[in-house]
Amino acid sequence: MSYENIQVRTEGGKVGIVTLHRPKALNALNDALMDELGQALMAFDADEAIGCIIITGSEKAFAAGADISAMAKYSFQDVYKKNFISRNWETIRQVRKPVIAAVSGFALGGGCELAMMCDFIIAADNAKFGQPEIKIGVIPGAGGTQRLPLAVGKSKAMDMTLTGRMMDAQEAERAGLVSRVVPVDKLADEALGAALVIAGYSQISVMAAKESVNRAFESGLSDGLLFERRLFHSLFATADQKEGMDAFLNKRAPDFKNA
Ligand code: CO8
Repeated sequence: MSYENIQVRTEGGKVGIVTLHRPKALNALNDALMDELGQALMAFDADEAIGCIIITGSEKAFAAGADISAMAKYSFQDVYKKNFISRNWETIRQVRKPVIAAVSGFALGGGCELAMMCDFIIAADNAKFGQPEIKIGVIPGAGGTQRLPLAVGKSKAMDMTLTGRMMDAQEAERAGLVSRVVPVDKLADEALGAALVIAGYSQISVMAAKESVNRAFESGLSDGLLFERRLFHSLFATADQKEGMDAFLNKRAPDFKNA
């Protein structure tokens, strides 16, 4: 299978690695990339030899968010009718084998949400996490308002979501968002080492452990995600969403009218 927006390989015959690869847009997550990611994840999940999967990006960016140039054109009608995100953003939730996010550089907006959809996050010391959607007139739409408070608590989640500020790797580790921080040049080896350990165990007990931890973590999440998605959709009816995204694309400060 050949892909245009991701690169896929295996290590040691039992770890599947997906590298997000849209370097010119800091791995901004467009529909084509998310389709490919979903296909690659499902293929690894179905491959009996693979015991663990890693999703990673470049040194500069894991992913700088959903693709603003695509979203800028959408209306409320567009996003509501398509149920924007649920189709190809939720494939990762169907994967039964463990998925590790190996994050270097920016993990912002949908990029931070994608990392949080993984089972755990290993961060490079240059990683920066954030939910800056507020700056472009919307809110997180792929689970950020639900998973971030579960990961870091209400206060930090509110701070991040309302100010749009970034959290560095050290703060993310203290807050419990990431499981380990390593020097950027050691990230790939650290993630691979963890993945090989996991892939060395019984796939059945590994899947059961994952399923069981998720059970504790996810109760009530479906309602929260649907609630969040509908709010996210409704913001595409506002002038401020158009203004925020247009301002970003034209490299100017937004002039929000509260409308
Ligand atoms: N979408 C589209 N293009 C992007 C994005 C993005 N999210 N982020 C960066 N790019 C592009 C830039 O436009 C630029 O393109 P060009 O070279 O053609 O001008 C290129 O990537 C490089 O970016 P910068 O020049 O801005 O690089 P800097 O190093 O100066 O800055 C930043 C890096 C800080 C990461 C900056 O690019 C930035 O702030 N990016 C936007 C971050 C953001 O707002 N993310 C949230 C997006 S909204 C979102 O994710 C909602 C999720 C909802 C659920 C998902 C639904 C599908």
